[in-house]
Amino acid sequence: MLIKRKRGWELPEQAATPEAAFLNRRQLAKGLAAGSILFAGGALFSSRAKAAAASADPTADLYPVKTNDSYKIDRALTDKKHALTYNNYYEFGTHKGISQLAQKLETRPWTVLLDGMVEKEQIVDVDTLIRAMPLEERLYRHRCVEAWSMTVPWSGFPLAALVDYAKPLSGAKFVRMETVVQEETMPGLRSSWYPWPYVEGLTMAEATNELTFIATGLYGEPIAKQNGAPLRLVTPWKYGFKSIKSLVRFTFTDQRPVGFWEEIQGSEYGFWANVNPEVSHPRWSQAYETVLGSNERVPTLLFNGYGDYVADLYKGMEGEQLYL
Ligand SMILES: Nc1nc2c(c(=O)[nH]1)N[C@H]1C(S)=C(S)[C@@H](COP(=O)(O)O)O[C@H]1N2
Ligand SMILES: [Mo]
Repeated sequence: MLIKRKRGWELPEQAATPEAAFLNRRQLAKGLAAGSILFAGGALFSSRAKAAAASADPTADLYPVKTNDSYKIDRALTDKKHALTYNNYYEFGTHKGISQLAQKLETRPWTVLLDGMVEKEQIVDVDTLIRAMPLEERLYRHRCVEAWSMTVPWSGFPLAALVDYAKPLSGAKFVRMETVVQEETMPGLRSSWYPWPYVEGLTMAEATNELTFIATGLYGEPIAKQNGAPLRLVTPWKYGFKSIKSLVRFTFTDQRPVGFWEEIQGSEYGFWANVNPEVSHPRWSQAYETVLGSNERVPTLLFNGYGDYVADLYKGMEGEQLYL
């Protein structure tokens, strides 16, 4: 018999409400129920299947990569099994238990389009790109707008290196990023009320900040599909919805991109989305976060603790909604 036990990080509804709750609460309730069943399945996801997936990855030989020790962390690393089975990836469903379903994602062949305001548009094979980039491992915190957090070792490269590779024109002010659209593998795309594809954007200053990272690996292996294989943005000072998965396109532009969540509900999920415990989400407080895989609730920090790296980016922008 399957006995449903509440895990510590499964928050009571009033403590945190998933991003899309306002859309359809009934659908959400169904999703959560399904998620808890799938979660059990996800934990059983066999190591053999994982090994097979890893050996199929043409970049697997690159891992583990050398850790960059400048990015110190004062928290315990999240258990790999939690980071790989408690996910947000709406293309596969609106609940957290999509890790098995996401194995259908076809990550090879995979090309990345670099276009817009660039010297010359390029289409790059992802393996060529990954091998051309300076790979390193960084331990970063991740704070979801739903008030849960994790601390994980990403492998990858600074987005700044990809910006150099793309050779943007001087007039480019933003990078717009797009997730793959795979109708055959992504059941969530059938929910046509969502503004697919998932899009996110950064200013050029944010994109080239040293913290801004493109993850190609996680826990010393190629990044798992559910975590956004083969390329996934990581901006640790912003709420997690900015960290767009499975990237196929980087467009340099002088127009501020409208993100997936901003388009759905701009009053709740803005362009900037910087973490700030003092600015509540319209429907819940952001003061604390529950640490994934534990019962711990810890205070949330301004810029998720990364103010030394990024606070200067927002000087003189007090009129902007920087924290939503
Ligand atoms: N394409 C895409 N990227 C996405 C999402 C998504 O639904 N689709 N969810 C975002 C949200 S809300 C979070 S918190 C993180 C979750 O990443 P994880 O599953 O690796 O923890 O991915 C972000 N990137
Ligand atoms: Mo999130």
